[in-house]
Amino acid sequence: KMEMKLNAEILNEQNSRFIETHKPEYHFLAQSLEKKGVQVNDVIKKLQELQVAIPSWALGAGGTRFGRFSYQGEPASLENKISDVGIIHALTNTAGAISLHIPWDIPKDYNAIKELAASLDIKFDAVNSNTFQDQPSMNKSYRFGSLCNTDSSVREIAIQHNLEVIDTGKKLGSNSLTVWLADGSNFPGQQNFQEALQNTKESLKHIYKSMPDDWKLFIEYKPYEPNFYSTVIQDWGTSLMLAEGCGQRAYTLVDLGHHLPNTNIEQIVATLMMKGKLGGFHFNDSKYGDDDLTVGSVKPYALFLIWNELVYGMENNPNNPSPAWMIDASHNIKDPLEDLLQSLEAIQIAYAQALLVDQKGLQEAQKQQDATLCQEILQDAYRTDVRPLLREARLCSSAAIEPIASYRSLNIRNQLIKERGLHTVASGL
Ligand code: AOS
Ligand code: ZN
Ligand code: ZN
Ligand code: ZN
Repeated sequence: KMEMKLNAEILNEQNSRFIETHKPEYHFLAQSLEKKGVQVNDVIKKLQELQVAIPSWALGAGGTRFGRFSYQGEPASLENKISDVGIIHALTNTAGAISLHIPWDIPKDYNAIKELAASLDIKFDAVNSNTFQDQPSMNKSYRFGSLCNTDSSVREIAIQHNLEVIDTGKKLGSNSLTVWLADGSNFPGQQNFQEALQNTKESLKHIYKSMPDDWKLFIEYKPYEPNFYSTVIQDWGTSLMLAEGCGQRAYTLVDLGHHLPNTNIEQIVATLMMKGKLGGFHFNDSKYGDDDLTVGSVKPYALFLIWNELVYGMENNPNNPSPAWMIDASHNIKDPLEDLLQSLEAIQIAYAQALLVDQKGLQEAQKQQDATLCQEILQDAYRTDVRPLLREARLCSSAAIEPIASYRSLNIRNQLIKERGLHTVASGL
């Protein structure tokens, strides 16, 4: 049984090691920001409020098509996964939700799962359907696509699966469904583009109409992989078109890794928010493709520019609901929990920097067509070391001033190994 409880006493003791360094750093930064007109308390409050869902599949080590190196003490059950998120949330106060993948995470005992999550202050975010792997119960295959398939009986299986995912989500208190499709083709001529898109649209409409009235549908796009010639929902425009075809509660989901190199993602964010259609957001980082690396590890300035548009949209587009934030990263070599702590830190840093942007000054400089000043304003915010703000936000939420240092000094991974064993295999990927 899981005994790893991170209570206030343990975290207080941890924080006592860092508080003397933290306090003067925070006060110095807070003072200089106040002088510039920043309401520091507002920034702290916003940082405390931001909650980012952890996907169940990021808690074990991911793999590549060449192999997978498991990580010691990995979660072997849904209970284990939820308690891992509990650890991250206790340390950061930023991970108050988990995103499940069905059928990898079907609960056996719904009440027990709900109680466990509630005891750790964790909500159930969007549920994810899986029509990219055949299931043992199927007598047909997704080899040539799911919602797009030319065979209507395969489409029907995929639709029914999505309805089952909605049912599972309903029982857990989730209120959104994320659909990511592997559908596409590997060779020119293999697929009729129009027919595939038309079938996908009809299938999504069916799923959308079957959702409860208060549910949202998030439609994820991706230009390639696992299909390498074409993907049915290849870009934000296709996703938006499908979302508009479904109805008001269907939205586009942006995953940072799902763009061709150098795509201007911040502009996509701005466009979608203007239309009120940015529903979900998957954070990760990449150098080449859908690399799913730690958030902020490769292109932190791009992340800041994206957050700048997110903050602008949240302040200026009341028609856009607050996006469902999730980290969609998983990799082979780091301790998955340390990796997620780093990702959360990167998200919060970029968010805090974006909150510091002098929006009025920027608008004025834009009006004056002063490109130099526009850049100065953005980079002044970006070049601020905002980490003391994050530490203060965590301290005020009774979380850890230094999450990774505390995770290490509390020997959490070793405790997990003791409880779960060295050679566990996470369910799912
Ligand atoms: C796949 O590339 C997408 O990013 C999905 O959002 C997600 O990673 C997948 O559903 C998990 O296997
Ligand atoms: Zn994703
Ligand atoms: Zn992806
Ligand atoms: Zn990805």
